[in-house]
Amino acid sequence: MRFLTAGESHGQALTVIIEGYPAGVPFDKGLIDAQLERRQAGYGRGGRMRIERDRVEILAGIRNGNTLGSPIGLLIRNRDWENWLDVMSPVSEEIDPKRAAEKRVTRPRPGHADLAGGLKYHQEDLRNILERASARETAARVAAGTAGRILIEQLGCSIFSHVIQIGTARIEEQELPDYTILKQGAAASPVACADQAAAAGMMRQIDEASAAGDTLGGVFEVVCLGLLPGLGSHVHWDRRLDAGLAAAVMSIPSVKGVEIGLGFRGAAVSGSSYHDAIHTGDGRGLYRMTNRAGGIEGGITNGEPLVIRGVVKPVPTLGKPLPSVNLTTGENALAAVERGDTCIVPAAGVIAEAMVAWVLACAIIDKFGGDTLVEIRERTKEYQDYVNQP
Ligand code: EPS
Repeated sequence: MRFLTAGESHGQALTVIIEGYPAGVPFDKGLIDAQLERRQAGYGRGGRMRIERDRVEILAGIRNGNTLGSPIGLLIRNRDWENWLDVMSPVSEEIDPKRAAEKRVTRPRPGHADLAGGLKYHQEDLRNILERASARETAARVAAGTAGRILIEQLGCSIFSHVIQIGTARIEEQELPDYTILKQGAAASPVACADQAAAAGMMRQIDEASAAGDTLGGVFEVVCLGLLPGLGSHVHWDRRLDAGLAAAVMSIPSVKGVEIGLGFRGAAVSGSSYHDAIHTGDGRGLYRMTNRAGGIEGGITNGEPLVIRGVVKPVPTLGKPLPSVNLTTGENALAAVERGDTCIVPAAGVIAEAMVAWVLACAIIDKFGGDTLVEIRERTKEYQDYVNQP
């Protein structure tokens, strides 16, 4: 299974083509719209989110509420397009040269793709880079990832995210948290954080950063419950599921680090305190009392909750810009100031849910094959019976 996206931030629309998705999956546009809406929310978002109200249009691959097995085509229109047509149109006659010149970007923002992309693609107007490097593209990823989510939910899995840290405000951690409380608390919080004291600190820091023309990063966590053991493989580097998940989460703009289970926190722990002892008895089959591995051992799911975190750097578009260079004049200058977000950590969690769900759906199809949901269900049931046997 694979997907591709196309679309510029202030272009007409974002488009997605999903290929290899099984037939017979109940597919409800409302499920994608709900995820798109979550991605747009979160305390710290900027002015653009007041313009957009992301909704998906299904162009192909679904008939009468069910997937056909043919490519799925999705479209998300940019409402802001009407304000940018004379700058962004693919048709030369529609471009207003004066406005296009006003919107030209020549002072790269440190931390954005502006400079590196401009050099790579020989672009003097860095808008030709930032339009696609913009995190606007993640709306398309959420749409594609929700297709993965729909499939894994059909097989009994559930997935959610919550925010661990923004700036220096951080939740109090428990070794084995109650995921129902975390999920509900995150859903009710403007910063997707179940710890109310920490959430208040996060919002205060976002307000302070915003007032100072600055931005903030943080850490989110994605949890997937209900996974069968046996997804992924130990046999090759590119079949290890932890590697695929890390790549998918790292591919989200601004994510600079990924950890599974204890992750970097495991450095200070001895082996006997790190690894999750294996138990049996009481008719429960094989089970663990701890989950420091985060649900993956040897690149394979072990049946425990999958727990993966990402650290997000502060958004590079600053109201109070850093020193840069005007590439047209060659003189020192402050970086370009564009409208932007102060903090996108809660949104990054939603995007990561979509990417993780996609990778897990691919791993399920790799293991169980199947052109149809019925086949996948039969094969997972057969395998589950084998796993559960005493
Ligand atoms: C972004 C800049 C802002 C963000 C955008 C990412 O957009 P604009 O330049 O239109 O104000 O809001 O994110 C989105 C549009 C989105 O949908 O997430 C950037 O430069 O990366």
